[in-house]
Amino acid sequence: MALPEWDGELTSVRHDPDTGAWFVIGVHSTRLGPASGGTRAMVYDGVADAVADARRLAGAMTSKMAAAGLPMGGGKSVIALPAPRAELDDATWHRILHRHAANLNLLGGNYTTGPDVGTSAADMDVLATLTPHVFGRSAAAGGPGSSAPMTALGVFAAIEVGVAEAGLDGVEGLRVLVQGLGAVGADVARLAARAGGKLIVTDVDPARCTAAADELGAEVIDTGDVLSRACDVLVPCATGGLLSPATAATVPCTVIAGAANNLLTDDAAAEVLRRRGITYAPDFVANAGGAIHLVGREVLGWDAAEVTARTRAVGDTLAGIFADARAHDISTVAAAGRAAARTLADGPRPTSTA
Ligand code: NAD
Ligand code: PPY
Repeated sequence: MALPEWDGELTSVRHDPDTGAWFVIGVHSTRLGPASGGTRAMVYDGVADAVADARRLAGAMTSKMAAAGLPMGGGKSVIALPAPRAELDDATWHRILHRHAANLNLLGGNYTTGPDVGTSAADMDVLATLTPHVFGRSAAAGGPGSSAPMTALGVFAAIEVGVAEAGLDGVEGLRVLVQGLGAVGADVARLAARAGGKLIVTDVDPARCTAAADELGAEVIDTGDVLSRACDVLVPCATGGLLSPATAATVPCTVIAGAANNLLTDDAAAEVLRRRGITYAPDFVANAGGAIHLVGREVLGWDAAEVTARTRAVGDTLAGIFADARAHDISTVAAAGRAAARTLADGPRPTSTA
């Protein structure tokens, strides 16, 4: 397979003939510390797609760690499954986790994994019996538990700062459209409803929509309407790639702040949003709460209160990025990127562990 050029440090690709799964680990950068980022398990169109996804997600983790001031590098694992996760029997899934753990061990701690789409704290518990290079075990197994609540808290802080940047007077009364009501999206919807937002929701799983309608009085829309339904705040919490230059040119909202990694297909989409006056909270800044939780609890020894305070500070980081973007007439992604680049250029710095 001919691989395109990449600015990362290492890509490991392995195949398991017994299950048909492919395992890709992208180590983008160890400049600030050992690389880290979750394991994404899903079906891909082919191994080239899996490699491209792992590399792009790993690059986003480098920016995320730098922007959040965490002493870690960026990496990501992708497991290209032979069939959707729900269709795999327990024996096959366990074999897959065993192969993944063996690959993690080969990297010897230069990369530590954690949960992502398609994997959970329960899967991290299994991996942790096979390798030490795992964050995000369940609380029952002695870990810090799910990162989703902190990710949601950080996204909500991003929404609040984005709303202020757009000149709106708080979340109360605003139409908040949440795409994806999984672990993060459902929590963000609750926080927005509590702040008085008028919830509009969508998910490919109708049961999740019904639950949000019952609990929060949310209006449910079709998944296909997410880019055409007018709202004040768009909160993408499903998968990436929602906004291309073409869709950014028409999306009818004022603020965009969500959890989905790699929400934009490319930086040109951010420039389109800037020219339209849409306030965009860069994904790798807005969704850093999960990384702050995992690295804070498992590397830096922070307690829950410290993790919460640092996650709320995502709002302060974003306010600085918005101000820089405004002052220099650049997109918020360009402003966040150059802040992360400065941190990376400075290199590792001593970190406080309390
Ligand atoms: P999840 O799998 O629990 O939830 C995703 C939800 O999106 C599911 O309910 C799914 O049915 C829905 N969905 C998928 N495709 C959709 C579509 N086309 N339209 C509408 N709904 C759709 O995942 P999560 O943990 O909530 O993470 C959400 C996003 O945030 C992911 O992109 C993830 O990479 C990112 N993220 C998560 C964390 C974390 O701590 N969990 C941290 C950083 C970033
Ligand atoms: C993410 O935040 O996108 C993740 O992949 C979760 C994560 C964060 C830090 C370490 C391991 C996993």
